[in-house]
Amino acid sequence: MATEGSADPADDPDMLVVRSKSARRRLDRAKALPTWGESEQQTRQRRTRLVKQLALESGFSRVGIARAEALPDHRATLQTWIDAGHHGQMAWMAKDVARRCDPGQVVAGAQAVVALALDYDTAQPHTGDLDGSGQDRLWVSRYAWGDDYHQVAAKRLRRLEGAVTRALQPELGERFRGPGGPERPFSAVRDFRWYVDHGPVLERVWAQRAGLGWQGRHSLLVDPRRGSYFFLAAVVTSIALDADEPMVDHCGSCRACVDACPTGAILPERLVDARRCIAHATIEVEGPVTAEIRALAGDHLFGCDVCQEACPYNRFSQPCGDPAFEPRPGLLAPTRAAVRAWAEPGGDAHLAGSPLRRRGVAALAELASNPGPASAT
Ligand code: B12
Ligand code: SF4
Ligand code: SF4
Repeated sequence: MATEGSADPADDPDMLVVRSKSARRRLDRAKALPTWGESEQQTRQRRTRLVKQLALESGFSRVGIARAEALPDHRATLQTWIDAGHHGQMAWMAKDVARRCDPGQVVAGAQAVVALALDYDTAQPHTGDLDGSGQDRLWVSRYAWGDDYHQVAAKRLRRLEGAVTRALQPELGERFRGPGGPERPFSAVRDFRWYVDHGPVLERVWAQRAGLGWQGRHSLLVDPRRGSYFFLAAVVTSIALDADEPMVDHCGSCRACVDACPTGAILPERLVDARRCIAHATIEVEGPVTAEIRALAGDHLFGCDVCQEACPYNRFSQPCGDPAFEPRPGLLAPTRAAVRAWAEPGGDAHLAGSPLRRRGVAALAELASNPGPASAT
């Protein structure tokens, strides 16, 4: 079963106990201790419990595990998507297709993929609820109101990597053997490689296989009890772990996200044509803002939540209570004038460590010069 954590790691009494490094090391080791005469299956079960527990203690909301195996069907689908140009300006998506669909090419002797979810929803209103304010406001996607999730997740992944290494290295030591390989010391860099967006890993596919949710028609992962406002990360590991049951599809006959998408970017087969997606236009496209991008973006300054807001499962979404994702001042629904001022000297201090930095304040200010609201089709 995929495993769930408390919303705030600071609420977890274990987290308070393990503040000192030596205490943390002792605790991790105690959790990992093999029992005498343990069978191979018991060892796998114990390590699975340990990795899941450490993932939750490291600040992730949920964790599940999938068996690492090549994904030939996905490779064909991904290649067709790229050949059709659906990846838009993300040239990096066209590289490494074979690796992206085969964890064995990412970690030699990969046994398992640990899928991690990190909730980011807050109690703030949705984009649609802000509509009609008549204040010439722009929309920043809810995932981008707080700290950059790449940095937040990377910090927690490093914490997890350290905890797993401390717990398992004494046990694995020199006796660790990747399948078919020689005995060698366990090394987190080689045997426990983590990714959040930046690597050749299909994070949603692994998360679905690990039981964290299913890919909705909008292609995002949806948890039936919480909706889709969570990030994903993945660890490819050569440690043998027990796999969870994959999540089944719960879309049924619903097509709300497809009907709501303002640009018709959602394709059949749960794929998205990035060239028509507002998120691609406002986050990924580099260089000056073209008329086409302006028209696509409409009142969206950075990212787009329309398909997620239409999803009935997001009615179950709860504020995650993680201060990292609370809106920074001025990011909830900034006026066009405020955004233009970000490009003035010293005007972007509040954007340090924010995902919006990725786009650059000049491009954001240029987009804010769009007289909008524009037709987004
Ligand atoms: C490239 C990318 C984008 C692109 C393209 C989006 C897309 N749908 O592909 C753009 C810039 C548009 C984008 C936008 C957004 N993104 Co994005 N993005 C990614 C990234 C880096 C790769 C996704 C990818 O591999 N796309 C390629 C397509 C082809 O893959 P796919 O849709 O998963 O399809 C596979 C399967 O569905 C399957 N499949 C589909 N049909 C069929 C049929 C058959 C027969 C078979 C066998 C298989 C199959 O095969 C495909 C290939 O394997 C991931 C991180 C990662 N490394 O995974 C984040 C990620 C998906 N994005 C994320 C987010 C949050 C967003 C936005 C919500 C941000 C925003 N608010 O603006 C939007 C949502 C737009 C949308 N509806 O997708 C999160 C999603 C979290 C979640 N709960 O699902 C991720 C996981 C980042 C993260 N680490 O948290 N994104
Ligand atoms: S993010 Fe916006 S533009 Fe992209 S698929 Fe969803 S609704 Fe359509
Ligand atoms: S809106 Fe409907 S079709 Fe789209 S992901 Fe949610 S349940 Fe599935």
